Amino acid sequence: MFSLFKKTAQPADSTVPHAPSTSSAPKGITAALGATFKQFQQAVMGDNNGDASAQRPDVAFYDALEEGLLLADVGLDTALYLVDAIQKVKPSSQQQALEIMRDKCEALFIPAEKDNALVFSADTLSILLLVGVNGAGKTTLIGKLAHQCAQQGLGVTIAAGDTFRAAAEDQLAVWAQRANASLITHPNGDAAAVMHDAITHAQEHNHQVVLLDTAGRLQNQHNLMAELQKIDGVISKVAPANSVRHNLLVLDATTGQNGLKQADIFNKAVPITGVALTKLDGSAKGGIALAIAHELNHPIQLVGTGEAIADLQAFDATAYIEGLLPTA
Ligand SMILES: Nc1nc2c(ncn2[C@@H]2O[C@H](COP(=O)(O)OP(=O)(O)OP(=O)(O)O)[C@@H](O)[C@H]2O)c(=O)[nH]1
Ligand SMILES: [Mg+2]
Repeated sequence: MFSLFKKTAQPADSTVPHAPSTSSAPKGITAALGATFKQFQQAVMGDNNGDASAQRPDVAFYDALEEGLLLADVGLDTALYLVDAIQKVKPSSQQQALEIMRDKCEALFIPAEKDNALVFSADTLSILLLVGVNGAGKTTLIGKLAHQCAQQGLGVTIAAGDTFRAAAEDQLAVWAQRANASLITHPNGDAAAVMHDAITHAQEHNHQVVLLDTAGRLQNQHNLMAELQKIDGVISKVAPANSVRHNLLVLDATTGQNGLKQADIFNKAVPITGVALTKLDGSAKGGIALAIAHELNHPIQLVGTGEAIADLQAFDATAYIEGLLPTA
C-alpha cells in the first residue's frame, strides 16, 4: 500500500501517521514501467541475453546501451553521462555493466530521495500549487491527492483556479465530492482571487491542505505565465506564516524530453519546488525520470500511474529503478 507521507520519517504526535491510503490496489511504478523495460532489454540484449551477459562489454554493447537508454527517453545528455560513467569503471562483463548502471542511476536520485517526500502535518497548513502545460494531469492529480489526504484524516480545500474552462470546474467538483473536500470557484473570474479565497477558506475551516488547480498553459503564452506570477504573489500575501508551500510542476511522462524545457520556463514564473510525473503507466518512455534527476534541480515527489483515484504515489527511486532495470 502507498502513502504520500515520507516512508522513513518517524511520525511525531502532531504529524499524520503513515496509513494505507487506498482501498483498491494502485498500479506500482514497477508495473507501470513494464513496457519500457521490455523495449530496453530488447535494444541492449537482443534475443540472446542469457549467453551475452557473461561476455566483456564491447563497442556494440555500449552502442546498444546508449540506444536502449534513448529509446526509454533518458535523453542524450543523461544517456551519454551513464554510458561514460560505466565505461570508466571498466566492467568485465555485460552483466556487471548493467549492475554498475543500476548503481549510477540510483546515485542520481539519492539527493532527491533524502528529504523531499511530501509530508503533510495535522497542525500546519500545506499549500500546493499545481502548474504545467495543457493535459499534463494537474486536475486529475488534485483529485487523487484530495482523496488520499482525506483518507489520512486531513481537511482539504480545492481551488478551481482554471477559470478559463467551465468543464474544468465540473471535473474538479466530481473529485471534490468524492474526497469530501471544499471546492472554491469563481466562474470566469480571476484565478488569483480563487487562490486567495481558497486559502482563507481553509484557515477558517481548520483544513490542513489546500490544493490549487491552474489552467494548462504553454511556455510561450506570456500573459498566462504572468498570471502565474500574480497567483504566486497573492499566495505569498495570504498564506499564514507557518504554512508550508509547494509549487509542483506536473509533467506528462509521455511527452518526454520536452518536459525538461518546460521546467525552466515555469520556474521563471513561480519557484518550482518539485515535480509530479504523471502517466508513467501510459509510456514506453519512463526514462524521463532519470533525465529529471540528472538535469533538473527539482526532486520528483509524486508519480501518477493510471487514471484511477488510487493511481498516485510518492516517488520511490528504488521501485523506479527496479521497474526500468529489474535485478532478476
Ligand atoms: N494513464 C494515465 N492518464 C492520466 C494520468 N493522469 C492524468 N491522466 C489523464 O490525462 C488526461 C488529462 O488530465 P487532466 O487532469 O485533465 O490534465 P490537466 O493538466 O488538468 O489539463 P488542463 O486542465 O487542460 O491543462 C485525462 O484524460 C486524465 O485521465 C496518469 O497518471 N495516467
Ligand atoms: Mg485541468
